[in-house]
Amino acid sequence: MLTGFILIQCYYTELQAQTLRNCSEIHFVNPSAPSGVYVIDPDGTGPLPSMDCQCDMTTDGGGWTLVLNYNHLENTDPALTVFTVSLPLQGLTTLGNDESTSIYWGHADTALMRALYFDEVRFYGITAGHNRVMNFTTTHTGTVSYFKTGKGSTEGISTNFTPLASHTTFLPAAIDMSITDRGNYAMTDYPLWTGSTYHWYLGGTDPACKRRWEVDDYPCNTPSTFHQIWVRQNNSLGLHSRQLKNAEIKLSPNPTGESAELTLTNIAPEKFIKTHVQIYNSIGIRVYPVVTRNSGSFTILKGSLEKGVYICQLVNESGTVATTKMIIK
Ligand SMILES: [Ca+2]
Repeated sequence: MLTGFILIQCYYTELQAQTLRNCSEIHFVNPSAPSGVYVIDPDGTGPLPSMDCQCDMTTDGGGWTLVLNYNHLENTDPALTVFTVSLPLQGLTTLGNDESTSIYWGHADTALMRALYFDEVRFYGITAGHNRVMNFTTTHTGTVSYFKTGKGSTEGISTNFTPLASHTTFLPAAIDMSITDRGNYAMTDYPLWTGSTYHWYLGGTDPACKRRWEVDDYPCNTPSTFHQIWVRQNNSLGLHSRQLKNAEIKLSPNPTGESAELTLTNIAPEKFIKTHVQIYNSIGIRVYPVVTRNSGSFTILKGSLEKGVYICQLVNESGTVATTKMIIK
């Protein structure tokens, strides 16, 4: 005799067989995956190749993909590197190193940024010029859009950011100016700027102060600096639609009498809206009990269904998301 609930958790293994798109997907599929270098394919079946990337799986919950990394030695002024089909990795994280001729020197262009499908940005910066540390996250939509397109600006980020524990810089809160439309240099050319006081700037093209390597300062010289920008596809804002296949489905009570509630977790609200329920009997013929959509769940009414075992499928436009048995007593 069956008693109690039957809980079936459906994790589809096919996702693991694919090359994931960014560190957020890797973290989502395997929350215990450590920080390090992973292979990703940012645009899936699109033309971009698979590439190595640096994942931070611990800071603020993890899932961060490195898109800008410059460890710069004092009194040097090497050119920046814009990556189009690869990403910078992380080399040394201390000050006083010249990584300008290595795979650790560069940042992603706007097309690659768009392919990474992120909605959150993290700035990290330190300098030999002072002891303040920049370390904050933001979901400011203007900044996300600016870094993906090179058009627009970061205006509004100064009141829309979350400082992490070590954050001590005046930027971004002190911003009083914004610069627009810097294209592939949106992340390096004053995305954070308090006029003549605190800057985030990398490179040396400014006529008033030719060699700028700035983290929350305006030194007009070239101290050793370390700049990083990371991006994340924030779980709370919804992972890519493929991640729907990791949805967890639960039917209760099960066995059920007159009605049962089908609930889902690991699914963003905007993804849930695109799903519906299909029910089949034990010989594979579709049946049509009354199914009502609630906020985050479905209610299934037994109606005229006879006793027996049924299959509940949650489906969307790309196919079956999750499946569970339903037993009607
Ligand atoms: Ca691809």
